[in-house]
Amino acid sequence: MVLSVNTTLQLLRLRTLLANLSLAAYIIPLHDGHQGERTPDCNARLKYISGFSGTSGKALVTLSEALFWTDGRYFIQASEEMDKNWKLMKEGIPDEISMQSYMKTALEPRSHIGLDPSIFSKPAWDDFQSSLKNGQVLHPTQENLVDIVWGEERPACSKRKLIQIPVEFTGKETAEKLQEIREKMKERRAQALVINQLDDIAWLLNLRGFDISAAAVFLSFAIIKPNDFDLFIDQSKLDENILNSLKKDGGFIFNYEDINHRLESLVSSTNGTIWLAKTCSFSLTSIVPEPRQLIDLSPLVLLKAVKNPTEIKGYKNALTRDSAILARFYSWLENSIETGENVTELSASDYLLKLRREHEYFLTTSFETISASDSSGASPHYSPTPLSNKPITKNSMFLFDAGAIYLDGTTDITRTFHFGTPTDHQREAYTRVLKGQIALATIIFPQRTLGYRLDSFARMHLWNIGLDYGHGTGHGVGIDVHEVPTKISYNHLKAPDDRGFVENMLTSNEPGYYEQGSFGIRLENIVRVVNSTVKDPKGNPFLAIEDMTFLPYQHKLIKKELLTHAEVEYLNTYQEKCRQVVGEFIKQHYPGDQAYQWIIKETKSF
Ligand SMILES: *[C@@H]1O[C@H](CO)[C@@H](O)[C@H](O)[C@H]1NC(C)=O
Ligand SMILES: *[C@@H]1O[C@H](CO)[C@@H](O)[C@H](O)[C@H]1NC(C)=O
Ligand SMILES: *[C@@H]1O[C@H](CO)[C@@H](O)[C@H](O)[C@H]1NC(C)=O
Ligand SMILES: [Mn+2]
Repeated sequence: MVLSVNTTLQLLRLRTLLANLSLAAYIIPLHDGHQGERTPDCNARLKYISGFSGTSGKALVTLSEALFWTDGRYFIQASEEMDKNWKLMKEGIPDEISMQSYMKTALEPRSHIGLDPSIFSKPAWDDFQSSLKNGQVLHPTQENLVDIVWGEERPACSKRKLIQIPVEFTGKETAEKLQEIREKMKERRAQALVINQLDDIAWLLNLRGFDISAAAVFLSFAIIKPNDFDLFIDQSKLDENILNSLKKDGGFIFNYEDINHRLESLVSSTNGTIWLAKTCSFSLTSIVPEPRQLIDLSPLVLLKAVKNPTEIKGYKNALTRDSAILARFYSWLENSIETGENVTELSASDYLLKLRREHEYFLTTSFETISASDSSGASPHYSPTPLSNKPITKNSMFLFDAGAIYLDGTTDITRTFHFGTPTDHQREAYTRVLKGQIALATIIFPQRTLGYRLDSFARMHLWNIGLDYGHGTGHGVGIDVHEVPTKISYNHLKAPDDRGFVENMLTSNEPGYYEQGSFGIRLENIVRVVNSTVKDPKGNPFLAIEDMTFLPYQHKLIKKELLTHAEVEYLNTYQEKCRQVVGEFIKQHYPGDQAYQWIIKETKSF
């Protein structure tokens, strides 16, 4: 159980502001004008006002009600974290009432609905406005009303210094990346490009920051022009070396808050087209006169999704290292459970963090570790808290999904183990999840195939016995562990900017199966898109998947009789790679570690 936060006072103060401004309601999104999945604590307005700490949701506070919308991954968490003041509105269920339809029907005609124009993207704003009825209008507030309520209690934003990533890890200098971006700008006849996605900026500048927990980005905006660029950031985060590099590449540094002002002067001193990333806020976009606006996907999104040879090498190294660390973790865990030590979800995830921190390339975890024993595993996004913490015992089915950001790459690896005797049903479900993962790992597909078209391949073996899972099968991986624009999801609307797979994109391959109140299974590898040997009639190669993560599967959870000959062969080859790649790494870097024996034991051929 999680203790909910009492939000009575916050809501009272917010409603007083609404009444003073003659607003019927206020919309509070999760993001903070950079449209990522997570925000720094200083901008976590939704969490402050509602208590909800997940990565998907939005709220509407009216004079009499406080409503919160989220999707199926978070129904349980939201109902636990929010107090009685809040009403949970479920997205993605058959009789769903969307926020738009709620506003249309529950609010008076001609109502003014407040929102902060500096955090809503222009497309989101237009979508809201066009859904209103009977003279209802959106009303941009000068200041964020939640910030006014928050007042002195609002935490200060991080001041942690940025670090520079050398070209031996990024494979490309900023100057070269700028050149590629400027080519794209020329193609679209854009005189300037405004970007607000934090991983875009970190990628371009070969910098990493620590403003958001379990992420390596920093609060900033950038405007790229034909001969120079402007960076908007808290300047105290930049040391002398970084300042010099930025200047060398043609960078001018401004305070984070100066973005609007600077864009205004750019608009008045020039007369050409200004490309605004479609994630830019309504207020930024509004500065540019409409005939001069080009609102579209940031070109950096597609450039950074295709990894260069140095990055591929870095990701391979990071995934080998992290697989070795996870092998050390699992051999420790198995041994601890065997010898009767008290291991819990939290102590296990702490132990992994300790092992990772020993490595000099480790920067931070890439998301909150999902350490889930038995029924905890049934919530795909569960992460333990002191109140929910469960023991991991000789009878446990244990789902562990953990990722790290290293200097040379980001990881995200999931395995499920049973430390006692699994039931036949658990073994069948595990085997079918594995068969789905193998199906995706061995698929041959045309260039530019959209991710959603691959999703069903990973589900078919579960579907054959009437089972399924409620999340996507794969996401892009980059500085952000969930990198846009590719997504292997059953819902194509979840990846509106997917332009299809090309060589050297990375994706996760992570089917699962969940049984409420009982257990969860997920198996996740990071894989790379490569040319296959199959060619189309014109001689152009179709694509294939190459595994980059080599961590054993658990033999006792696999029902060999459900596997085809080809699947057995795939597994034997995969296990050989586990021994060669990760086993050898352990021998070399952690000589004498029992993890080597663990790998050998877990990779007996079928
Ligand atoms: C736009 O600016 C350029 C140079 O800055 C100038 O040559 C051109 O005449 C201007 N065009 C208009 C329509 O003002
Ligand atoms: C494990 O915890 C139990 C109760 O929570 C306690 O009785 C036992 O002594 C502990 N064992 C060890 C090895 O710490
Ligand atoms: C993959 O195929 C494309 C298109 O034919 C080609 O340009 C590229 O060089 C190939 N990659 C490799 C590693 O051979
Ligand atoms: Mn993942």
